[in-house]
Amino acid sequence: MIFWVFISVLLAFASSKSCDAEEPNNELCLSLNKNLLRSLETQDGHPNPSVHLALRLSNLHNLAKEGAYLNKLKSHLHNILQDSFSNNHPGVGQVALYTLALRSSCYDLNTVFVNISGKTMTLLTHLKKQMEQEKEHIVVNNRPLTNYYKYSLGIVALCTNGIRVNSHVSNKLIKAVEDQHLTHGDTCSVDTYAMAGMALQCVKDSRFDGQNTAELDSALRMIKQKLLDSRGTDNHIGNQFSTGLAVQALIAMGSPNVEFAASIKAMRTSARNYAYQNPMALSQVLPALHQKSYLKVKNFECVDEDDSLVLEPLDPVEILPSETKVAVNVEVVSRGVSLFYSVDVPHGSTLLQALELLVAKNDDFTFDTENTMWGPFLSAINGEQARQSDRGYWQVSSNDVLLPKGIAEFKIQEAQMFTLKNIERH
Ligand code: B12
Repeated sequence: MIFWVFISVLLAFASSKSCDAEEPNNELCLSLNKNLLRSLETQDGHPNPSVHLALRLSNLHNLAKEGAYLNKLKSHLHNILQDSFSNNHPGVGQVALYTLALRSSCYDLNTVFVNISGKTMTLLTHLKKQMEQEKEHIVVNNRPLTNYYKYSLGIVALCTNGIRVNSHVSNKLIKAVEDQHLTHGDTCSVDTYAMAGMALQCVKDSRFDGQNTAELDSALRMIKQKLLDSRGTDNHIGNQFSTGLAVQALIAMGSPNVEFAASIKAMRTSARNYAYQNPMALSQVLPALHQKSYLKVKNFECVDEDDSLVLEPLDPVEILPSETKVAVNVEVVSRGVSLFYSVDVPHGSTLLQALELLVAKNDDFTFDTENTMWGPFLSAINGEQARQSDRGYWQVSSNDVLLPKGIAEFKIQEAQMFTLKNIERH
């Protein structure tokens, strides 16, 4: 909470100048860059490879802090790999993100070994094998073990590390693009199209033999069109959280500046309105504001880097809970049955705080969360689980509109009804 207040104070002082190629180090960028760096100190729990990657893609650096964080990532990698070995938590996404983060610091990935059932192999070989498993799952079940976002991230990670991506693996992504299988819940996922665009562009740029160039080009054209068609009247592509990845993809695909300049401006406006207080959100937006994509790490040499980014100490600001109460109604829907609950909460509470108050007030309401890089993911209600690794999930909406943020970030400003629906898939 205090961290977010810091950010708000910093952003309030940020200028309204643009963050474009001519002036990449202007005050807004600088302020966002510092916020992300500060998040390394204030975050609790596991290190976040996405944050490291974004810091490495920035123009300004604090090499000591980045180096210390790299060490933290390296030591935590062991736990991630343990997770990825256990069958009930396929970890291709996390392993891929770690691989990208380590590459962004020019860490030699051929020196990282993993041992699986007595066999030793490099981390990259392990990731390549995981991608083969994902591909086999698509062949049999028409969907990856995880999701197409992680599948694409896996391709980006292998490809930016100079590893040849098997054409069967990239062809499955091409096919998914053609069949419009890149979804978030039931709706089209701009974030996933963006990641798929970066993945296929990287494959195209690496010019290994065996790639079906015509199909690759056609999928890239489709992705680009999808992204451009997803630009709304406010110039965000999808929503304000997918715009960073969408702009990164357009940059990677060689789009002219005119095709994404308005979206960069839209993100700057959102940043000034404190939309990117979650370090995970900021980590996907900042590279785009610097007009760089994840594919840039492929050619990183990590020499003669800037080392001028310093953090000034900030006075913590304490926020007292509001005296005003608002009524919150919660409908829990599972297998066609609805249960209703209500509780009064201080104005400005998060949905997570409201659910905690509901548990304290109501004997027959319980819930559970899982920690993720985006924050707490609602994983169980009244003992019914729908975890990240499951096919289904607890969908959160209000008045038939999906919440754009997680339960720990969404703030309740007026009396409101929430629907928590168990979306089951088989
Ligand atoms: C795939 C995905 C999902 C899947 C995840 C499970 C699966 N089997 O694939 C499903 C459909 C369940 C999902 C649900 C939601 N999602 Co979602 N999701 C994504 C997506 C496209 C990719 C995530 C991923 O695989 N990352 C890669 C790997 C390396 O990371 P990971 O740690 O393994 O990823 C896990 C977490 O990201 C977590 N997760 C996914 N979504 C969300 C959302 C929140 C708020 C939290 C805390 C965690 C979380 O599940 C992932 C899979 O294990 C991202 C896009 C993005 N830009 O990141 C959106 C994204 C993270 N989701 C988003 C949202 C809003 C939601 C929902 C809140 C929607 C809703 N109103 O119900 C719910 C979460 C509700 C809850 N129960 O808490 C937003 C978050 C914005 C924000 N500022 O918080 C994003 C950025 C999409 C967007 N552009 O709007 N999501």
